[in-house]
Amino acid sequence: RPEAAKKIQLIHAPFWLGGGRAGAELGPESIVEAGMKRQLMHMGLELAEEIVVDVPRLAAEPAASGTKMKYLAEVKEMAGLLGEQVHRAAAGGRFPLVLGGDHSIAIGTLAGLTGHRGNLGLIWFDAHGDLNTEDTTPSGNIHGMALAAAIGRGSFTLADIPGAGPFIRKENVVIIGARDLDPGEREYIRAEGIRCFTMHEIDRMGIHAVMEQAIAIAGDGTDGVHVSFDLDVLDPLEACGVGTPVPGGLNYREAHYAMELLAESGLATSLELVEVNPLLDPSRRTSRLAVELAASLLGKRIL
Ligand code: 4U7
Ligand code: MN
Ligand code: MN
Ligand code: MN
Repeated sequence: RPEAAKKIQLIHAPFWLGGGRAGAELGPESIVEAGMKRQLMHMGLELAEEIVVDVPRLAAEPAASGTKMKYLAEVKEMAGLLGEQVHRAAAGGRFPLVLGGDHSIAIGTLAGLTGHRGNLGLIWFDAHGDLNTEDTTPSGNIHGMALAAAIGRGSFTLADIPGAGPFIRKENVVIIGARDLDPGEREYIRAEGIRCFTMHEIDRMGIHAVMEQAIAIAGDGTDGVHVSFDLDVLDPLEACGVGTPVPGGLNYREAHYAMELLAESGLATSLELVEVNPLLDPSRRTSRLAVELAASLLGKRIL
């Protein structure tokens, strides 16, 4: 085990306006109800006092603000508030474990993390690329633009969030599990050489080889690695409680094995679990999965 037992800082980001589908704001509570704290304590991990970020919760219609980006003002406010808490946790030596919320919360998480670490690597588990901009978005939903914002692509980026550090370098970004890319995203990935292991590559190479490469890319010269985990990377048969399900995703063991390899690497310095929408999953299976995957990433072993 490369790293000493860390103190975990749970941070709730109960925000849905970036996805435009109510219910994602219930994700953090649902994940905690599914046993997150019990699980981590059972593993002998120390928990700091849980933080619930007071994100904007209700909004009128998206303001006609001359932008295609829905709820931009609310996303900015959320990201500033979340970033502050994440920064404080990281600077205090705690491991930020952020519970979303739709994937736009990554803009806040990364604002805080980059404020603390100048050269962060990023592993983005997702059925989608989240690389749209105001100009390429088919929906206007900012959760589909979160990775773009993190690397400085488009008119709305990390630089718009007070306290954010430098953009994440494209060379240290890896997307894993993609299977629904929009035309503008595809073009950008090709043109910029973004490392994107689609489901096709996972079928071909296997999740083991994919993760070995991903760990090498995200860890190359970086001073930390953030794992941004969109539960829709899983097959909807495993995780139906997500806002934008796409068939043909990771199965249960592939997802766990990926987390287990990250644990072995000792590389991950923060984790977020996003897009859990309990309204779409009365069984709460998706929330339980989120707990189990966090446990695997934090070092839970079978034997
Ligand atoms: B998620 C989409 F068009 N690409 O931009 C868009 F398909 O955080 C979906 O990955 C984005 O869940 C999904 O609206 C965002 C769409
Ligand atoms: Mn996403
Ligand atoms: Mn997604
Ligand atoms: Mn789509």
